[in-house]
Amino acid sequence: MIAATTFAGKRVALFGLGGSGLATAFALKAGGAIVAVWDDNLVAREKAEAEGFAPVDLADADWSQFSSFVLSPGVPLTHPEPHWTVKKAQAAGVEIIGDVEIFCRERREHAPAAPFVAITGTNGKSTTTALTAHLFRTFGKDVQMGGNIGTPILSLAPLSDERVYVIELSTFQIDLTPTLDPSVGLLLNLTPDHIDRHGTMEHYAAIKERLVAAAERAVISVDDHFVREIAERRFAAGRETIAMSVAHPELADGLVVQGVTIEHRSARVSTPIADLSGIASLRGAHNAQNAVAAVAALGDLASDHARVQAGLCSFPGLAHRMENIGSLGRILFVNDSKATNADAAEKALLSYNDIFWIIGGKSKEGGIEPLRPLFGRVAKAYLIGAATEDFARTLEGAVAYERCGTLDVAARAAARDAARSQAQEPVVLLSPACASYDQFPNFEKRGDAFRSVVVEIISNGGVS
Ligand code: UMA
Repeated sequence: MIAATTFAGKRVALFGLGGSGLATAFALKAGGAIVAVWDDNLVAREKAEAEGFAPVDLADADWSQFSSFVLSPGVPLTHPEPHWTVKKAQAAGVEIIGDVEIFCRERREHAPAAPFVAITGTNGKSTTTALTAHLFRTFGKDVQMGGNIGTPILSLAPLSDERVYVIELSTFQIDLTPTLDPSVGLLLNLTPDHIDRHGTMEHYAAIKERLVAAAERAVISVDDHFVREIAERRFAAGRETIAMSVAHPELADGLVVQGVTIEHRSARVSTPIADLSGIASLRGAHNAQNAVAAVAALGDLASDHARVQAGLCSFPGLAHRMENIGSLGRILFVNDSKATNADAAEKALLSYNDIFWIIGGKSKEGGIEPLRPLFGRVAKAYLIGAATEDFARTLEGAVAYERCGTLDVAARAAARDAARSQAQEPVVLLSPACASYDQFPNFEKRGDAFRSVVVEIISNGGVS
C-alpha cells in the first residue's frame, strides 16, 4: 500500500467505497489523515464499517472542516450533472481529487525519480498497459501495474525511486488528477466514448490531453484527428514528444509499424526494432499500435532489440481481449468480451475472416452501424440481450442472423454453424459491441460465462 502521508493530520471526505475508494481510505488512514467515508450504497458502507471506518453521512456533514474531497472515478464530476457531493464540495471551496492525485503528490514528495508511465486512449489502453509492464519486467525492472486496469493505484507497493509504475488512466481518473505529472505520458487514440460523462467530444479530448500536457516525455499517436492535434501542440511547445503511427509508416521521425516491423525513424532513416509476425497475443492492426506504444514507453531500453523482441514474443495477452480460449478442429473460439463498443469490436472483426459473431447486450449510441463495412467478414450473427431488435434491423439484408436471447444459446448455435462451414478457420467470436449490464454484472463475468460454455462444447467434441 502507498500511505498518503501528504495528508497527515488533515480531515478528508471520501465518497464511493468501491475497490479504489476503500483502498484510498486505507491509504489516507495509514498516512495519518482523519477520513469521513460515505457511499450511496448501504452494502458498501457496511463493508467499510467492517474494515474499521465509521461512515459519515456527507449530506449532513460540515464541509468547512474538510481540506480535500476524494471522489471515486465512477461518480459523475461534471456530466450528466455533478453528483450532490461534488456540489457540496464546490460550495464549501474544498478541492476535489481522486486516488491518482494522491499518488502524484506522494511520488513528488518521496520518490520523484520513480518512473511513472501513465497510459490512456479510448481503446487499447489495458493491453498497452499490460504489455508495457511486461516489457519493463523483461528488462528485469521492479514493476507495479494498476489504475483503471484493475488494481487501485494506492494498493500498489510503496514508492521507491527504483520501482516502475505503469498505470492505466481513464478520463474519469484524469479529470480528478489536477497535478498529473508522469515521467512518460502515453496517448493511444481518441474516438467518441463516455460522452454522457463528458458532455462533448472536445471536453473529453481536453481531459485526455492533460495526461500528456505535463508529462516529462510524451508518446502520442498521430493516427487520428484528435491525437494528432494534441501531438502538434506538444511539438509546437518544444516539449519532448515521440510520434507513433501505424497508419502513416512514412513518418519522418518517431516510431512506426511498417508491415509487421516496428521501426525507429529519425530524419526518414529507419532502424528496425522488432518483428510482430506470428505473435498470437498481438494479432491485428490495433495490437500493432499497442505494441509500438509499449516499445516507445521503454525509452532508451528499446535500443536492446533482442530483449524487446523476447518481451513481445512472451506477452501472454489479456483475458477477455481477443483471447484465444480454445479450438475444436478448424474452429477457433475467441473471447473479446471487453469489446463494449463498436470501435472495440471493429478490431476483432478486422483480425479474422469467416466470423460466427455473437453480439448484443446494452448497446451504445450508434449501435453496430459503424461496423457495416466489415459485415462481409461475418458468416452469421447471433443476437443476445437488450440490443437484439436494434441490431437485427441493422443486419437485415446484409448478414444472416439468429435471435438467441442468451449467451449460452448463442455460443452453441455459433459452434454448430461453424462446424458445418467450409471455411479454413471459422471463428466463433464473442465481441459484443455492447455493455454487459443487461445480463451480466460486468464484461469479465460475461467472458467467463462464454469460456465455460466453450470448454463444455470442446469437451463434448462439439454441439449435437
Ligand atoms: N457510487 C455511489 N453513487 C454514485 C455512483 C457510485 O455511491 O452515484 C458508489 C458505488 O456504490 C460504489 C462506488 O461508488 O461503491 C463505485 O466506485 P467506482 O465505480 O469508481 O468503482 P471502483 O471499484 O472504485 O473502480 C474504479 C474504476 N471504476 C470506474 O471508473 C467506473 C475501475 O475501472 C478501476 O479498475 C478501479 O477504480 C481501480 O482503479 C473500471 C471501469 O469500468 C474497470 N472503468 C471505465 C472503463 O474502463 O470504461 C472508465
